[in-house]
Amino acid sequence: MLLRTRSGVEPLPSEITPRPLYESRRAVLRAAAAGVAFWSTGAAYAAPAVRAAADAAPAKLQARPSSYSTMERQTPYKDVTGYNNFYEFGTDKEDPARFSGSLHVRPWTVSVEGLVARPRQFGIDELLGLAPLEERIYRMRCVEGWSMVIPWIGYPFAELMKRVEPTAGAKYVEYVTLADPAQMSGLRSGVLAWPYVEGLRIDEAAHPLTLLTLGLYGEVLPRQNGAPVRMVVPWKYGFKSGKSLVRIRFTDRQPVTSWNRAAPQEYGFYSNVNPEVSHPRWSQATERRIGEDGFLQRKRPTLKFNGYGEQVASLYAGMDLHKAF
Ligand SMILES: Nc1nc2c(c(=O)[nH]1)N[C@H]1C(S)=C(S)[C@@H](COP(=O)(O)O)O[C@H]1N2
Ligand SMILES: [Mo]
Repeated sequence: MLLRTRSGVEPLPSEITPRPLYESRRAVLRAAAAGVAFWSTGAAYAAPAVRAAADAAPAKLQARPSSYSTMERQTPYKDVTGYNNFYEFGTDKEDPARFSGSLHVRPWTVSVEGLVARPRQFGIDELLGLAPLEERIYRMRCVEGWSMVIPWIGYPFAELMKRVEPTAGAKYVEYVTLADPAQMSGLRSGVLAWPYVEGLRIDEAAHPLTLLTLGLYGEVLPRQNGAPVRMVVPWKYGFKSGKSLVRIRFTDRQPVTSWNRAAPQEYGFYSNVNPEVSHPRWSQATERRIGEDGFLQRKRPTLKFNGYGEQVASLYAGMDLHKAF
């Protein structure tokens, strides 16, 4: 059993990542001087107040614990926010943290379109308040062979689906990242066809593990992690977890996704984590847990569906996962 409830369990002091400087007294005073609440209190969950000190410090998010969280040791904050794939800002792991400061995350609108009874746009504050925020500590596995454990904050994507009411004909959902060359230096590179597009079958999208994600480590999403809103699909390789979403479209056709389009023989539409199905150029049987690297660090075995098989295997009953990789 890989999922256990966190209720009543506190992290060991050794597991708590030191908070960076953003909680400094100066930041609080700056926010207070600007007349905005630095910390939303009272409600079980609350949208952060808009900060006048434009994005100087991340806003806190309150979230309730979730029984879907793993109790594994969390990857240090500095690795979660310093070792990223977000090709819109460059292909080196350090590029997103270095270059994503140019991304304007407010105002932000996500357009929900296609085969839904109620197509509409959602502003970011509305998304923050749409449903109770949960902390979901998920294992994440990149197709490149590394993994992390990240305390995300969000709510099931199904909550958004309820608001727009997909029609009977909706079989897939496609989600699209912002592609603005003025804000994203990596778009100069032709490494992918922009915008970055990913997608899920509708039952995958509606699965309770699929998280519409607005924060991590108790605060709003840092830009390098896909601010202000992204998808997180923990049983699939990380590239299915599209960042900085601007458009969500329900459709009757399997979406043409960026990595599948770029290299169809290497990256399938499903991309479920599967140690039994090798990438054409490397095995997927083991992984390196970021933050644990060291001389004596053993590789960890990769688990089918990233360890979430008990929850998701039934979605693929009868399918040949070597063909539908
Ligand atoms: N728009 C966009 N989303 C993206 C990517 C990207 O390059 N662009 N990279 C993906 C990959 S390969 C991974 S492993 C995860 C990494 O998420 P993280 O940096 O928050 O850990 O984001 C995914 N989402
Ligand atoms: Mo990845």
